[in-house]
Amino acid sequence: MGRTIAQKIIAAHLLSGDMTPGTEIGLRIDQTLTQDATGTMAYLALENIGIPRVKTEKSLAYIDHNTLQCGFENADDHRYIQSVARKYGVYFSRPGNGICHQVHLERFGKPGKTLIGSDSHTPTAGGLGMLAMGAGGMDVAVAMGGGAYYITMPKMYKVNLTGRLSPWVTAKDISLEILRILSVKGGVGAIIEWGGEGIASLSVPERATITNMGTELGATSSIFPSDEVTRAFLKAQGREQDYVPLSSDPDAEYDRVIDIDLNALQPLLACPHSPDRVAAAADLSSVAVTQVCIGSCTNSSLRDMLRVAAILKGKKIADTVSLSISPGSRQVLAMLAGCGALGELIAAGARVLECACGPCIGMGFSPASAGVSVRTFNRNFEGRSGTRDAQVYLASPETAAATALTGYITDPRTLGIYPEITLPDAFRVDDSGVIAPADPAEAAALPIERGPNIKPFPKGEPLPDAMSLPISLKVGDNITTDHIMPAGAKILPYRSNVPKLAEFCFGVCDESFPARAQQLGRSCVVGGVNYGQGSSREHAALVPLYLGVRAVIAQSFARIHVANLINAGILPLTLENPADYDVLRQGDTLKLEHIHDGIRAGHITAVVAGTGQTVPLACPFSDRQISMLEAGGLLHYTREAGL
Ligand code: MIC
Ligand code: SF4
Repeated sequence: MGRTIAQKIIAAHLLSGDMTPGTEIGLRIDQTLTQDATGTMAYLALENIGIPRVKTEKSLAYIDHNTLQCGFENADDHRYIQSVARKYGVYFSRPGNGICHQVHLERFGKPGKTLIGSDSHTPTAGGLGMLAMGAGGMDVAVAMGGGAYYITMPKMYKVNLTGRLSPWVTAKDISLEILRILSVKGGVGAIIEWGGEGIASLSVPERATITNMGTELGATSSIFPSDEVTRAFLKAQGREQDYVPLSSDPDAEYDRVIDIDLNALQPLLACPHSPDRVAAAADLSSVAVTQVCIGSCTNSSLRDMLRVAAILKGKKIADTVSLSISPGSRQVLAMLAGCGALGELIAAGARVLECACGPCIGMGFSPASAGVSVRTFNRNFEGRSGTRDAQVYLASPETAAATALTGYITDPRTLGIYPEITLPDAFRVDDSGVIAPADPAEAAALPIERGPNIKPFPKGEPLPDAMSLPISLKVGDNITTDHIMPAGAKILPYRSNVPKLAEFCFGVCDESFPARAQQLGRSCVVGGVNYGQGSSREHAALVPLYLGVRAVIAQSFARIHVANLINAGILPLTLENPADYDVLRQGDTLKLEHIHDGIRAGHITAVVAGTGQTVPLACPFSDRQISMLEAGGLLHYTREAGL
């Protein structure tokens, strides 16, 4: 039987397992990336592993998330990461050089290779034909040390694009259309391959917009073939030598095939507060908007920025709108400045921010109370913008620019002729924002610079055979890691300080949670479907661990989060009978017995204290995961078992 693109890359990197869907496989990882908000944890873990130098082909540490330096904390983290990178053989992309996924696409991603990153949008590099996945920081540390990265062998989905996009309709609208079709949990357990005649007209940055938002589907990864479009992009980046062709076999089989006719698409937006609440721009024209943000790892390429500049050229944004522009990389910013487009953006009234995540992670630019913000980003979860009652819509750069001009959500097709833009045959290449690591001979003597904000992170405890766990919190469906461990400018500086971070845990759902959990000692949390969707932040496991959470019981879990829970030594247990969700109440105590036998058998029965009601729970863990849980998490396990 023929193979899909992902199956070919997996087969070439397989270290353990046999590629049967649903079973665990171990993969050799060629490249890793970290960003600063998850990077400190990843490098603390790397230090713990105790190898002198990373063993990957290329590892990069990007600084792009925590770039507001309102106190010493973020700057201390940057300095720590730079010092570890220099010592351990990691390339350091300095603040201002750009958003990790955009820079990686431009300068380092390679078709056919594997990449994991401590950021859930790492699949952006799938736009180049790379098998790229988001992971917890500890998993990235293990991969840097030369260890395997373990995933559940995914199912294979194919999306066939036919036809061609109409003027004003974009790759972002394709991303929103697939979210409309599949929902935020429709990609769980799958890798999505994009193909069909329609992909020939999509450039690599447009493909990357689509693979980037595959994360919002819960997919393990998303990938495009590596073809002449890929070659042209790599050539324009001065690295045609990195090109290899890659496509699926004609007789490859897929678990699901979805067809999208590009001719039939129209400009779309995702409505508050979920990326799959999709509606047509034309139907939202009565929504008044006070803020528009253009940028993020989804839509900050030169193509996107030039298009926005062409739309705004010679015009002024509405008086009621504040418009931010964050170019994705220094390359994009330099080229915008060089061709005059930056001047056009400024003249139209845009506020130009640095090349970083910025408003996407609530690092400044929070909307006004109950403000309506249209953003070219990938997530619009409640409170993520930094303003709890803000209404955030997600849209293409074209729709965002049209909206900035009118002050209302605007179908950009109403602007008339789609302005032409010309993309250069060669990008301006300047890698001086990436600092190479020290020579191995000098590295051993180099110091690690640790500021006072960097606290050791909590470690799990060996798994007891019986636990009595009060339910410290019960939450609903689709709980995101932004609910569990919110981000934003006020909280992100504490990403390396778990005790401080703990004060904000589950703040979006229930501000009294941290104090209650601490008072209870050990406890468990109950959730609905798709618990832990969104970001890869392992803080959403480590902080509950610090607060005494020993188990999470849910109807289903998101992929990266469940791995992070196990890495932290927290038991993720799935309700065998989803209706039992209604039986469990906050404040009840659950008795778990014979846990060791239970996790080997894949099944534990919890008993509700007082009522005696039994609740069957599934725990289909691999042998490796069982050993990890028994040891009290990945770091203990790695110490005992090696990489
Ligand atoms: C996000 O988009 O939520 C983030 C911030 O990039 C996260 C990582 C983090 O929480 O630091 C992600 O997507 O993994
Ligand atoms: Fe940064 Fe936003 Fe992309 Fe996350 S989604 S990496 S915060 S730009």
